[in-house]
Amino acid sequence: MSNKKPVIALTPYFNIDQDEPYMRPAYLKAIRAAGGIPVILPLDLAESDLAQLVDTVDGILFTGGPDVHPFYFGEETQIHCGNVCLRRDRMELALLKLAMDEKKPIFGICRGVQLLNIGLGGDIYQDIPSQFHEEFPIAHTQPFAYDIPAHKVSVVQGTLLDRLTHLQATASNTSEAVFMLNVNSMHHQAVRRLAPGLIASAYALNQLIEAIEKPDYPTFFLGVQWHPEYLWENDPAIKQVWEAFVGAAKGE
Ligand SMILES: [Mn+2]
Repeated sequence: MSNKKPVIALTPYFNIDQDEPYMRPAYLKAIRAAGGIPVILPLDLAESDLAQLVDTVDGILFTGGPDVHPFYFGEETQIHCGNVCLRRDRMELALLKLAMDEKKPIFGICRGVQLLNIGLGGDIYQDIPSQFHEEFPIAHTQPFAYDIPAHKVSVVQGTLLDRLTHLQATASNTSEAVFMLNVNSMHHQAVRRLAPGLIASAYALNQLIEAIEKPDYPTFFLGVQWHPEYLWENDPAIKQVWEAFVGAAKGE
């Protein structure tokens, strides 16, 4: 096996007002710590150029960011939908197809999990507070720092996420039938109808989907609604997810 580190391509954040791409360092740090080399992708590439880039990298991380335009999942814009970045929508939906054609390991975070589901034909709640009614509204937009978990998710047994996280935490969870992860939460949208071929692998306690995966995907395909780039340093189960993604990119 090659000693080369796997290269992980990240989709860029984009400041619409200033017309500037940017990146949150926590993603880069998490990839480096898991043994990968992060590179930030440009927007506005011709699809053939994007295909060439996809060919040269070992894994793709779909990062957080603004709302995906509702037309991409066949809806009008709901009154509480947030701002969108059409340049990211176009680039990321094209990137998803190319990455899947090449069977590249794929990891989606926050906007990323929504993008994966929309790209494969599912849809989302455009705004949880106004569309998802519950007795005890969980704070999916947490009032404190990103490295502090805000709510729990139950992990579905037998899933990739379960295999990755459960072993790491058995010491403190041996008696629990359902394994829980403590996660942070910075989203006002969420996966609603799953795309064909996808399954939910974690739920918030109010049954909102918090993680998805594609069981028939040959390498690695996982999307999480929380922000693991702020949690891995204190949670070995979350760290294991990063290492599995980067490991898959290395061909392990
Ligand atoms: Mn949440």
